Amino acid sequence: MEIRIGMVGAGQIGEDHVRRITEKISGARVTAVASRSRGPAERVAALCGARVEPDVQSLLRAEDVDAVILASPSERHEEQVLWALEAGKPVFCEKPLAITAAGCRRIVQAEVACGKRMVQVGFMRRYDRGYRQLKQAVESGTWGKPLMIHCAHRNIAPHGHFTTEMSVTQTAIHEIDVTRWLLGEDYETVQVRFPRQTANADASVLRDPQIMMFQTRGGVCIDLEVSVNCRYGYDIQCEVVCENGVLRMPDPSGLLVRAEAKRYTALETDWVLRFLDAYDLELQEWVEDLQAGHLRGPSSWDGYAAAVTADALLRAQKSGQIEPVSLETCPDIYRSL
Ligand code: ISE
Repeated sequence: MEIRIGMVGAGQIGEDHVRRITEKISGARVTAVASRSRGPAERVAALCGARVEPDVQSLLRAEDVDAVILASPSERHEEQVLWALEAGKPVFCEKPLAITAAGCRRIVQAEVACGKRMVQVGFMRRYDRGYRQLKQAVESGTWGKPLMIHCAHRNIAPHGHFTTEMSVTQTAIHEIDVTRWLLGEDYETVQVRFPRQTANADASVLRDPQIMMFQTRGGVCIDLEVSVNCRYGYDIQCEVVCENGVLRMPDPSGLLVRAEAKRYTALETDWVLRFLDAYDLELQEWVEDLQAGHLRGPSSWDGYAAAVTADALLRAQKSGQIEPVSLETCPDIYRSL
């Protein structure tokens, strides 16, 4: 069964997803596009021979839309996911699921009322080959239990206005999800430390870099360096220290160049290329799961857990203290996964 997709949003990620579905993904096509501005919607729709719908509500009502992808601005996600659930249409929502933990909770409640999983969140790192290898190695137990994880998330420079808080909500949000998934454990506490400020950022709006620390309910300690002005490349690192060995995520492979008395491999400059394969696999598996009638990817509960953890980090940035992460009880529809 071919899945007919309605795309909401015609910015960079919306356009990338439309191209990906049209050129790479099997079993799906985009039939309709809706966006705040008609011009970009028409341009993106033309890439795949889809029509433009005047708004999200009419896109959701369309008979030839089986499922929707939300690549709209973050502050619109909550209401649009809720509309999709009301319309009974599965929805893939780019991160964040909602801009507050309370908003994520409302989505969880609405989905639980549907009686089955309908929502997937775009935490694409779970589809990256390196992270998947790490998870498999941790789960094998071959090197004993995980004790610590060291992570780094470095961006060359922010796009546009960027604040101290956004280092949590836009950047660390990926590690918040992926290390929880790697370990299969929730966090108990978080803390934030500010090292010496880089001269590449104005400290009155952005403290950079930051060290964020997490402790899981099982006692694993995670440290995460977030640097959004590292200048040299887009660099994502993750190392899991186990009882009897250390597992390091491989860097994406690239050509090794020997020239000018140097030996080097180029780095990507942003996440679009670094996680290209992960984005492709994420949508391919979502389409296959829709066909099988059983979603397995990051759930709205995962979106909620990430939002609660992000809120605790925001408190920790201000208080300088260790802050608790308090999740409600996980509903059964998410447990059975
Ligand atoms: C950015 O905000 C993102 O959303 C990307 O997915 C992430 O990889 C990047 O580092 C962030 O800055």
